[in-house]
Amino acid sequence: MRVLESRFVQDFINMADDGWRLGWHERNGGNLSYRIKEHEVAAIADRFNDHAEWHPIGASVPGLAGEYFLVTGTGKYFRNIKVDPEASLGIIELDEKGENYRVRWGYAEGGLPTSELPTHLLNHEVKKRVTDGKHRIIYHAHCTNVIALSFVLPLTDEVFTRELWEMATECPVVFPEGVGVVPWMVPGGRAIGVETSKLMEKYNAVIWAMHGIFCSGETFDLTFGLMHTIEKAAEILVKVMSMGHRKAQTITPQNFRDLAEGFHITLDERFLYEKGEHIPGTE
Ligand code: 2HA
Ligand code: ZN
Repeated sequence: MRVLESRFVQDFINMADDGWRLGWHERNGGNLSYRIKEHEVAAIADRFNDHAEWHPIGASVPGLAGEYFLVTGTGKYFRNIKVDPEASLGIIELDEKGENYRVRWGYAEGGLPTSELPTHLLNHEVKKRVTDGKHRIIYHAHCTNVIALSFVLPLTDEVFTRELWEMATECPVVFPEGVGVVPWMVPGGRAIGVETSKLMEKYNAVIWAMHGIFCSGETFDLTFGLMHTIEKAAEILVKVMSMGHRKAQTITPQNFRDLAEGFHITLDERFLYEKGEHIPGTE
């Protein structure tokens, strides 16, 4: 089977193109990875390059030993993924220790996986463990409104979660566990990956201050939908704050408790604080 004819490759390309068209991927901004299912690997294995050299991942992910991933390439533009997928994307295989990878397909003009590979794989390792293997997608985008908020809101999980929840009734239903926030850090290495993956133990979305977001999910639709919902809520908040930042009314802590009952979700009381002088999450 041709790699580009696989359903997961088509879904990956369509999701990347949706993100591009929403304006989340200027230049080479953002990256996407998918942990490929065994039967999907088997169906395309005859197309794989057998002579690729091994490269260090830059992090140790023993929980992903032997796994295959479809990953956007470093320096590649999301805009070009649909136009030239074989040059923009590649399939990598991890070794039996989860310390090295080799390129089995793609990056046709020479290339390597995204500079954020350590964060992607550290997140995949956590998510594979905490979801019993269900989560397969890690998506990083430079969503404009989320980035804008990271300049004006206190950088705590509590404040970001609560402010986003308040912007749309669906938000606590879509991400009842909340969102995590990583303060500004140098991107592209193990350190930011470790901080992000710690938060991925309990959240499916982690904001990188002044940079973007990482989302994790089971399917392309769920992962993209989560990113889209968060960015939409952030856009509403930016508009509300731009209108003088005086809310005449809002969704209250008690409204959230009622919503949780109606939708059978659990919302941590940590996010349902009374607003005042004290900034939650800073104690
Ligand atoms: O791929 O988004 O964080 C470019 C980036 C790095
Ligand atoms: Zn980025």
